[in-house]
Amino acid sequence: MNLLHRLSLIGYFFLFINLLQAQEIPEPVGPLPSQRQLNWQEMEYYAFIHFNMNTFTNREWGEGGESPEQFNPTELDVRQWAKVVKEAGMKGIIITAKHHDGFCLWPSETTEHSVKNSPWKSGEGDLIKELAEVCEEFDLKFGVYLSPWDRNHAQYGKEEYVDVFHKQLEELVTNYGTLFEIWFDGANGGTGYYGGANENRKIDHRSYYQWDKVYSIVRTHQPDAVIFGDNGPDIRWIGNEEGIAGKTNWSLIRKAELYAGSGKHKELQYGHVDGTHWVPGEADVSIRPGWYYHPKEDHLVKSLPHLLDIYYGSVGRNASLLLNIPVDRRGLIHENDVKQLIKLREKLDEDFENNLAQNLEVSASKVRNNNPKFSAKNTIDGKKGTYWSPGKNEIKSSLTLDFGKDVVFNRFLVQEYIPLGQRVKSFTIEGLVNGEWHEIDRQTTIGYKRILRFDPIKASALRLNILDSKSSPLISNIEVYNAPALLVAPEVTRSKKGVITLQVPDENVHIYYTLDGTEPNHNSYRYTEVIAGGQPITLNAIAYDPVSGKYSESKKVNFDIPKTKWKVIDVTSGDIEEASKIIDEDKNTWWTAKKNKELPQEVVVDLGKNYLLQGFIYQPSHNKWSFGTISNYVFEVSVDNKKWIRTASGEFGNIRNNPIEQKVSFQPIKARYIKLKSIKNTDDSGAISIGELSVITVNQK
Ligand code: FUL
Repeated sequence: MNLLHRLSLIGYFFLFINLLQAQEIPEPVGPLPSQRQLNWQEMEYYAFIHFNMNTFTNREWGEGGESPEQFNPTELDVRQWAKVVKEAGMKGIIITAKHHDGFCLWPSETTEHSVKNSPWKSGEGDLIKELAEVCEEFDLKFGVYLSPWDRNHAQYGKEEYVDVFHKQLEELVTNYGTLFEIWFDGANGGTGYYGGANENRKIDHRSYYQWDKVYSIVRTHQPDAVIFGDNGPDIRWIGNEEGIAGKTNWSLIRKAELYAGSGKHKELQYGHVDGTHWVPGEADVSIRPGWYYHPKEDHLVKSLPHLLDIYYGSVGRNASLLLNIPVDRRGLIHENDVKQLIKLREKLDEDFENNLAQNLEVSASKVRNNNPKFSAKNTIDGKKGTYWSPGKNEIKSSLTLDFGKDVVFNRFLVQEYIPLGQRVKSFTIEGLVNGEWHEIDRQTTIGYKRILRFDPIKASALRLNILDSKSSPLISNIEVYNAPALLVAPEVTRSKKGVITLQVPDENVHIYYTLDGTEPNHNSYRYTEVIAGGQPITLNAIAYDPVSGKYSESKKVNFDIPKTKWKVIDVTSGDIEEASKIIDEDKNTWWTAKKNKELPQEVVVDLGKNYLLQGFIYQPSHNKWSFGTISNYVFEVSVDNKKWIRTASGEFGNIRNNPIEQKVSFQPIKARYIKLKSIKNTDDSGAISIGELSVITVNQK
């Protein structure tokens, strides 16, 4: 045997060994994620920052004709942003480098419409640079939002602008270090300033921007960055701006069908089981109603229960969470937002503090070739590269965690080994209670990560049953937790009929209340059914966790006379039936008179009988589209709906920025009819609008 011969035999031998090993690796089920998508997926939770011209003009979409002079933060401090984001446990920041109004937060060479012509740092500032540097320092990843639509640019809609857009992108991807994500918005074309033309310009989103070129600019300079667009190419929109992914959520889509503007929002939310491309979902949502900062939303930062629903509805459903924080006009994250971000962090840390699926006996119905490499134990070894595989043709399969004693749990976290594809189509989990299996939950997809929340169950074992899968399931990780109860002050509402309801998000929490103004505790009345609130009443309620013995903050509400017999009997304009929304005891509904009617406009309410009145309460609408909020008012009362007496008039100071409940007192007076008149409002709509109108009677403090 000559040397050549011998070498080739050795070669065959190694090839044979390789083949054997290859057989051991489960067959991939495509489409598969790229490495950059895998890296991105592990980030899970990161911040969006909407901060740009709109922050200063108090708008959501600027027209493009704004002056750079208007961009003038007084205390801008990107270190504060990074510190807050880091403390909130987020992994990176994506900033609106340019929004639809075209203003650039970096001194772009392509336009005069940028920070270089603003008073901020005398035109010497570069916000993208500052933020990129601070992210690096805080070990946060950094990404940019670049709006393709540009309502400032004179050439928008023409070929020339596309070059400008590409150039802007090039500036961003070459000058600011490593970027993890480039965000292209789907809103495109329409009316705008366009260099003074002030007209409507339509483009074809699919062809106008030359996406192939756009992607190649990104890939050339930032090969590791994922590109977000409605249907990808790397990351897709989740189909809503509520931050909620579908319970079924495939990381696959039939890409060609879900282009920007296709209107297939539900499909974006769920993905497609038979998708042609791997394009996982990113759930974007703002911590306030608007994406940009508006002082009037300072009291509307999302509550902890809402933020938790968002987290579990996104990260818990195979999506990532891009939570927006609108930086304010000072150039700081507002203290109210900071508070909620930290509350969310603390609660998540508490929920996932103690993994009960550790050092346990794990067994599986089958293990691929009985090879320990695919053993069930891999699901609790804390390593992301190992997984349990039941075997080539094993679809229906199960895995059991034996706790060895009764344990209580209410969270189940499971992950597929996605480098080889997303497979599981349906599964259940069961708990072994007194020797019998009880179904806890039944769901569809898993993907990168699925987290289930359910009522606490006491069981000695937990079983995961894969019911259907594209091929043998590959489960890489399982965690089990017993999250402490969510303790927040009860929500207190009264119906128009005077029935009071108390609610907490966690059913395992008890509610106690007092009616004498004192602080409640678990010796007070226990709330088990609705409370009759037919009289003025002061209710103080608290939530109590019998397991931990902890209390929430308490909530005190003064209810005046119920509105059972109240009726709106006159309005200057608008629908009088609709106007009953102002006395329906629901702060979320609102009514408005006709726009463009001249002020004053007024409403008259009949209280049904005479009361001794000493004030009224105006709750403006907090709907984000509302208008006609009253800023200057006159309040009158009458016993007969003929002769009216003015009891109060004046201004609701700062109501435009802070549209909270306005209480006005006056000398006690007997009356059955009340009239609220708007003399001036916060906009020029000429309308009057009201969320809720109430009175203060003499009996009530
Ligand atoms: C939308 C934009 O039009 C909004 O202004 C905001 O930037 C949001 C994240 O995307 O489509």
